[in-house]
Amino acid sequence: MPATTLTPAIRDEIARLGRADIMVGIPSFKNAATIGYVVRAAHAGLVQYFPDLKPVLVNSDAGSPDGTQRVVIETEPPDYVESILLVRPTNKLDRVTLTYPEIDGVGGKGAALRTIFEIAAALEVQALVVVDSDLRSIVPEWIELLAGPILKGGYDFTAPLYSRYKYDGTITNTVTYPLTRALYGHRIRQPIGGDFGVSGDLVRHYLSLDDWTPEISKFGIDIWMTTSALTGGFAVCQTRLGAKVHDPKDPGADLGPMFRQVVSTILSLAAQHPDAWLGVRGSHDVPAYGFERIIDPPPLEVNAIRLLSEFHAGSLTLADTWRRALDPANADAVLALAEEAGRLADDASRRLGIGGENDGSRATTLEMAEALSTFHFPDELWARVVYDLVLAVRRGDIETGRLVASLVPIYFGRVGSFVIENRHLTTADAEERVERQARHFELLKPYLVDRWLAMDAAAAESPA
Ligand SMILES: Nc1nc2c(ncn2[C@@H]2O[C@H](COP(=O)(O)OP(=O)(O)O)[C@@H](O)[C@H]2O)c(=O)[nH]1
Ligand SMILES: [Mg+2]
Repeated sequence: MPATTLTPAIRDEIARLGRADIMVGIPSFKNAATIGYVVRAAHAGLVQYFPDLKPVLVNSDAGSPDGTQRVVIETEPPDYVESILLVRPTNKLDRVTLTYPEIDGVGGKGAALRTIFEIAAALEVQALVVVDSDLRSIVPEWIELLAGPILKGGYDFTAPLYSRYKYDGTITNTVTYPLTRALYGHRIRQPIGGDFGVSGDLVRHYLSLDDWTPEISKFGIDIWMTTSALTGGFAVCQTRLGAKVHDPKDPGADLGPMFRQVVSTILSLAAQHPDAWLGVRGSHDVPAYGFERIIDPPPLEVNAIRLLSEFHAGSLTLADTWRRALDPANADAVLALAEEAGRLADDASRRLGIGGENDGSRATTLEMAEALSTFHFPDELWARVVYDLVLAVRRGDIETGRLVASLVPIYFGRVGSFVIENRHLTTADAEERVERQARHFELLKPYLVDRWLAMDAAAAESPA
């Protein structure tokens, strides 16, 4: 990790706080509308479940112009929570909000969390809980569910388990879950969930690493935290949080930059840590903590026509890059699918009267998926594409950022296919499809390992 860049104001805050046992860290950027609730829930959780520990809550904000930091400070007085919970904690909560410094000129969620790690280490906390500031479904118990395994169970890392709507979490479902599982053998269902528990030891480990990148300063942070816990040999578990309800994103419209940051990070880490995955076969369950709830997560609309159009549009400009990055047979298969996607998207638009005056906002996900129903992007092809990317990152002849950017339209095609094929399934049945895809990643792992070892052999024969 780069040398500390804490501002004098943050250092003063650390000196004032002295030390703490448990810390909740909340990164934020323009979350005035929702962060007050998150702060109250976290506060109530600290008071209710850890009344004997010295707690601190730190909001690490990007300097939001919408009053996010004011909301954190002004959200009701600390005594209120104690009075409604009838708990008299040993220590009063310290509630802090600060503007985090950028890292090498780059700000984002990861830069916000790095400041949180530095404060947690300086205060020598035993457990750090991080939660997102746009959460609607957080309740006080989440603090116990995330910190409990660390404080009571001897774990170093708690990953969240949520019930999510079948079309939510597409980066997780298509890349981070199946790839983390197949590479490292741990079935961590939400490796980039954003709500984590971390032990003091693991915080110190994070601060000792020197693989930080601009992508990690942004949304690469979550997969970096999870992967670094695994490659560092830390004890990981999961915790059942119920539903994740937060500001929704449409995969076709909002997730491009996030996809690039997350996927660049997971691929780069895979290329850096072959020893952590080359010998791993199959996968195993990761212990889960917390009561299992039955919850129907709120539905989410997805513009499936746009996903297929973007897949096709990408193929028009990126075919050369795909041919360089992917195995020839996989590139051919992907290009043929992209052509079909373009044809189907045009037909569907015409049939649903989209285009011109109507931008498609009135067609439902189901109507679009019906109109595209013959499209199918196979699990095996997607797994091979992702493995080709791991190999391409190692070869290094295409810069990783550009390589991953070129994958975005293929990801849109894959997500489009998932939406179309699962249009009639319940969220529980769609979950079985995610599992099936993850098994395909495992079954095809020898495809990756064999090619990786062949590159080792070639490198040994002709040393640079
Ligand atoms: N400090 C900071 N926090 C950010 C930034 N971007 C996102 N976040 C926070 O990171 C968390 C997750 O972001 P969100 O946009 O909800 O992503 P998602 O839920 O993972 O799709 C939220 O708490 C955001 O406020 C940023 O640029 N700076
Ligand atoms: Mg969110």
